[in-house]
Amino acid sequence: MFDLLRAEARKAAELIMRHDFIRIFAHYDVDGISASAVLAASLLRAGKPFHISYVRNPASDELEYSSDELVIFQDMGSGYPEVISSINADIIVIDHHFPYGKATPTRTFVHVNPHLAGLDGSFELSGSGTAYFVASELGENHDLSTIALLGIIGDKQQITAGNAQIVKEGLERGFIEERKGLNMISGKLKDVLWLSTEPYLGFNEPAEVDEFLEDISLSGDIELDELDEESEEKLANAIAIRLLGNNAYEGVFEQFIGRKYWLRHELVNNAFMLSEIVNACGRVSEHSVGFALCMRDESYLHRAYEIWMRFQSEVVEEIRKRRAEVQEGECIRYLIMERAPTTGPIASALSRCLFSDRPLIVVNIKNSIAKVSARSNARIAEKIDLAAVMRMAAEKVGGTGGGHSVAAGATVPPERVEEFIKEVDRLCYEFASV
Ligand SMILES: [Mn+2]
Repeated sequence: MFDLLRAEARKAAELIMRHDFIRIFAHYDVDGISASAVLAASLLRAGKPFHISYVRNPASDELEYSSDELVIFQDMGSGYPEVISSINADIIVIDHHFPYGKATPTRTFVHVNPHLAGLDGSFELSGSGTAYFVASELGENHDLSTIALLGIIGDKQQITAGNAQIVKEGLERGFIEERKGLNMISGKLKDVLWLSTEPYLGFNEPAEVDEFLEDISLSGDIELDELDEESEEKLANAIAIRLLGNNAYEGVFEQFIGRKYWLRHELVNNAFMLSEIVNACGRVSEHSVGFALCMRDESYLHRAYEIWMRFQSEVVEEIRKRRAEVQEGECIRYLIMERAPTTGPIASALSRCLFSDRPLIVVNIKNSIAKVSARSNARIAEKIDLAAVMRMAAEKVGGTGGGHSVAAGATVPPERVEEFIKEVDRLCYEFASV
């Protein structure tokens, strides 16, 4: 099943071994950071020096390299044939995004991408997972399955196909353990309940958390990861009831109840928590701290945790504040923000855990453009395709839009936001009444 992928990964490993210095450009999110750590750890073991830079957009960011080096793109590159064509050096792209266009590389070019090997890179193999396949050809690197898992979780992929193979290798060799229980962030119960965004529990003040815990006779100072089975079940039931009362989408439950991955030898054992911490580091441009954590450098643990705490507190505060600003259309709900720090996490938390019965459209007006995140769920997507709605409504007001049926986006001129929202509402109504 992975023959084609392994063959291309082998070519990449061979090209790496022919070079003395490797120049890595990786995407700045958790998948890109963990992908770069998987490759870096295996390069260190193979005795190959390297330099890593984190990049938002390879087409506009400055890429420094010299032509006798090997240039590697990670978790990006497949969609930038013009960048690949313009580089005068040997190149490897290790990516899982859908490949667009055709590159005309000037030197040797190896392209490792699940889409080119019969796998669907959007949910069957992440950027970090693709890097793991290359690492496997460079040497005995099964312990890196744990780091590859961080990108799989961060990119919201499924444990299937290529990803499942990586988890299987980690489980078999004892690096990963599957545990029963709540798959949420780690910490004291009072902090977990207050700070959680997956799922978002809708507490408006800490006193509500205390009351919630009192009702089920659990102390807020116990660590979630240290709860006994009976207490964890009690907590899971109480959370489920709260979510139901909040009108959460039913698909939310399977995501956090049931099983979690435990990383035996990492600095943070809870895989979801470690993924969240590395994600926060990427979001606030502290990539090297996230990278150091993936490289098991304990001296960065405290700083990484602080970065996560600050980031998570801000996101939760933003969700809490914005919740009251959500407005009702005919067929949608919408939220118009100005200069909000993020859009996607707010849109996801609100639409999944509080407003799951209609599409939610979140607009963020910043630097004279309006960025739109539209969210719904599989139940709504049976009738309404948000990707089509975003594309059609954006085109009508001189913008662009697209994406997936349950998670789409658009960019529109700020002065036409009102008109755009009206059009989105009209289109959703039209879709829903077919
Ligand atoms: Mn990715």
